[in-house]
Amino acid sequence: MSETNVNQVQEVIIAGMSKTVSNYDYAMSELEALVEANNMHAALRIDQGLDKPNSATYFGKGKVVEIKEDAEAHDLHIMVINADLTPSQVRNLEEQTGLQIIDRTGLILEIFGTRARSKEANLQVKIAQLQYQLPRLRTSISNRLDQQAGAAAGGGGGFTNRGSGETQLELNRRTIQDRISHAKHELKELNKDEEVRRSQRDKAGLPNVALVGYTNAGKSTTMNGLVRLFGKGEDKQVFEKDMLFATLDTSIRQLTFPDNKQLLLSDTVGFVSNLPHNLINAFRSTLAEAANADLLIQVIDYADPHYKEMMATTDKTLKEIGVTDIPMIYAYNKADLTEANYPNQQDDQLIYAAKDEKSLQVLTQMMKDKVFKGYVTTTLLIPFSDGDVVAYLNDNANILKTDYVADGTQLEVELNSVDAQRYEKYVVTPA
Ligand SMILES: Nc1nc2c(ncn2[C@@H]2O[C@H](COP(=O)(O)OP(=O)(O)OP(=O)(O)O)[C@@H](O)[C@H]2O)c(=O)[nH]1
Ligand SMILES: [Mg+2]
Repeated sequence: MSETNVNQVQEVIIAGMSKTVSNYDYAMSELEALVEANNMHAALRIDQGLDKPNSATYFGKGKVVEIKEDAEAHDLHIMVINADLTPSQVRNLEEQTGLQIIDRTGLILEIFGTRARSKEANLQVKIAQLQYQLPRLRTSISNRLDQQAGAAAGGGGGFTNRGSGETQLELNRRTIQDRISHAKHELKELNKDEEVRRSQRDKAGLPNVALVGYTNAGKSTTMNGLVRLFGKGEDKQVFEKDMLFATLDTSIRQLTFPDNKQLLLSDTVGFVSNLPHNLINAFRSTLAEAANADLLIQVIDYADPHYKEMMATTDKTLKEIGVTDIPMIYAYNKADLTEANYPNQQDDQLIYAAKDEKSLQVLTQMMKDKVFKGYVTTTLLIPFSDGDVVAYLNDNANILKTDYVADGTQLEVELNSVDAQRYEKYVVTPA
């Protein structure tokens, strides 16, 4: 890799306070993955066992000196901390260590900034970044995010020249506040269209199923597998990749099964522990798809030794965005990388592999059992003069039996509640 390569991986220190979080080692391994997702590499890890962070510098006095020495010895210039620091802690630490400090929220915002592709995602990230920046105007990290927010506003993703401190944008509070309200306004306009589309979808009466879960669990891969089987063509594939936060936008696809039953499946942003609050707020509209779903499929990376922590993170995040009481299927993915047999279903749980067709068929049956519960099987007698109704049902319902009798077409058919009501007048009352 050449010196001038803008994608060069930046060597950094990761640091944390071991007694302030439960499951510290897991938290640090998650931080390491986040660091890598941000095109950095954790060259050195520093831990401190204080009961409580120092209010001025986060780490204790002696530790700060040690950090400075270690950083110089290893020629490292950035430290990523497994916590959210106050703006003054960041400032003090930067002054006393000479390092550039990135806290957990700052790190996640940087990753989201490089991942955002759509206009909506760009605006959402930009709002969260500006809100984060507001109380931190004088620290160097704010300049990093300034540049990012500027890049996001221009529609270009990503940032380069990390830490070179070239363009020092002199934004004052007012300007940032103006930018936030401007971005919020733009987002609201975009969301209006989305709301119209959502209400149209709701009117169509199709059940909504949402894929949720920790980032990189295989939600998009599961979606693509199902779309390949029951969707309308390969062009509808969504982006899947082995990286954190590959998906930031919600995609919705219609699935049509051989029995003509249909549902809408949505794929959305993945979760990670302690997703920054302003990010959750900014992504609320994107996450609305999950909040309005009739069924959630929680996709879990069963091959990851930390999958239980990841499930806890997902549950906690869902609660935070107000998603409670929606039935859930637990889909333990990537079984091909484990010793487990698959597909293996037990009640609402499935061990599977997203690229295995047999697995996807079982998952489909589980979804169908849940969302098509309200269907009734009934016998209709449709006069020949209402041939269009027969045509509609042939296309949109599961017809179990067709008989041509003297008065018309007699169908034994499975109907959803909307159609059952609509065609009530044709129902043949059992003798
Ligand atoms: N071996 C194996 N790999 C899988 C399976 N499912 C997904 N993957 C891989 O896991 C990685 C992440 O998959 P995605 O579908 O992008 O994950 P995601 O949950 O959508 O991730 P985000 O959008 O980042 O939240 C990709 O490299 C997939 O190829 C599986 O069943 N087996
Ligand atoms: Mg995805």
